[in-house]
Amino acid sequence: MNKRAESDVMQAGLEASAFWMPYTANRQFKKAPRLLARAEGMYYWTADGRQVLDGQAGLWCVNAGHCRPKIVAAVQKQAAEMDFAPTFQMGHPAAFEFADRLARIAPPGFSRVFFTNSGSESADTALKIALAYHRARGEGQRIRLIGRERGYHGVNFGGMSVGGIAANRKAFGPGVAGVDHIRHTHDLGKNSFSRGQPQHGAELADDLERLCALHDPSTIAAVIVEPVAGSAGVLVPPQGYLQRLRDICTKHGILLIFDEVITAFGRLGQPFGSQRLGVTPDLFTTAKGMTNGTVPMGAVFAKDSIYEAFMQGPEGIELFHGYTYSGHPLACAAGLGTLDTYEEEGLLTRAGSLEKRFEDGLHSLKGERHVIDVRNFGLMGAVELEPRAGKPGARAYEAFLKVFEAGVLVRWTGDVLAFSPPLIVEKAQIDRIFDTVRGALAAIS
Ligand code: PXG
Repeated sequence: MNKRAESDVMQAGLEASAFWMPYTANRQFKKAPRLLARAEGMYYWTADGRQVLDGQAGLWCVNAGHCRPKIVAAVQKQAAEMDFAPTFQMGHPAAFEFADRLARIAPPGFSRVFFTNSGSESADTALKIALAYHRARGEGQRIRLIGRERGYHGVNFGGMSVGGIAANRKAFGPGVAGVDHIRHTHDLGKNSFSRGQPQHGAELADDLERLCALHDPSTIAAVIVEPVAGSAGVLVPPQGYLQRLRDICTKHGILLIFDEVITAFGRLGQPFGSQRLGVTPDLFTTAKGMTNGTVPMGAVFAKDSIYEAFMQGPEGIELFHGYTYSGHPLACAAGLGTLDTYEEEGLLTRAGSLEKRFEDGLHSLKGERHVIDVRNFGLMGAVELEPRAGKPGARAYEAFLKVFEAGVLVRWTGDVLAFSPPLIVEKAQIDRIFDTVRGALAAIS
């Protein structure tokens, strides 16, 4: 923020501000705002000049750390050279170059990339591709979409409908027709304090067979799950679970979609989560880390066979879908600068070398007051707190505020504190994040 804007904001206060803030308690926040003004590397600085260690990669997106020079330069150059170019019946080189670079780091066989502008758009795009794919192959009766309880696939109608978090759904009507959900995998009774993938629960994938029996598998187009559920509080898939889901989908001709909006771009120690987990979907969604959070962008990666099915139809537009800003020049430039940075610094696999320290630091919180679970995978982690009676989420929110006051940004979601530092994080910074959380837990009731 420039100095004048900053002082205007500070003087006027925010209580009458026009900004209707997303996913925020507006009245509460505007009375006691927390304003970030500047960022570099692992740190933010608040509007009043305090340094804050970023334990959350912004919002799970700034994987290379903040304001990285190559990305800044690429965006500045592109903004001056060509601000916008259509990608409907037109093109510009950066979009082709970025898609090709992405396909090169994708798991083998994923050579097609459809650009969107967010994770929500990626989820809806993947669901639409799945439906249209079946139709293109003469299986237009496959119209059902299956999500999972506690899943998060963004806020648009498709993603909301397959999503499984009640608060995100209850105010917004019935959603898309023909949607059903399999059970979630969170089981504190059996799996609390798991390090990495929990031992129990592979059989929960069989819940998909229940829905196949109910609806008949020939009506099901796709199943969408996050490889590791993020928003619901870092729910790591039990050992063998995703493979079992994969096998059931294959058996019934159902497409498996991984929502990798959080897990892609190195979060789990491999470029993509599917590589770390050893299970290959048919489509996967990305966003966030794709441009290091600098310019909004997302993408759906499709297996060659899916793209090819569209290319067998009559000449003309094969998929009636796309956004004005699909392949936006600024986003592509940011993305190319991001991939350069990731590759030069080995960030897409760096999480692997930090995972043990991260895991040990996180699990050292076991036994601290209020802590009922600790879980982790790659550089994703969570501490779950015992909720206060009748006030779900309140204790973790207070902990989040205390941690922030002590100079560390983490993520609050329900009764969970979540952690996903930029992949440039140093070991001492990992320790500082968890030591700060320890202090906060001791200080709250
Ligand atoms: N899919 C997944 C798996 C996500 O995590 C989206 C889709 C939607 O992305 P967009 O770019 O439309 O927001 C997400 C976003 C949290 C939190 O509380 C998580 C997300 C966004 C904001 C907050 O953990 N994930």
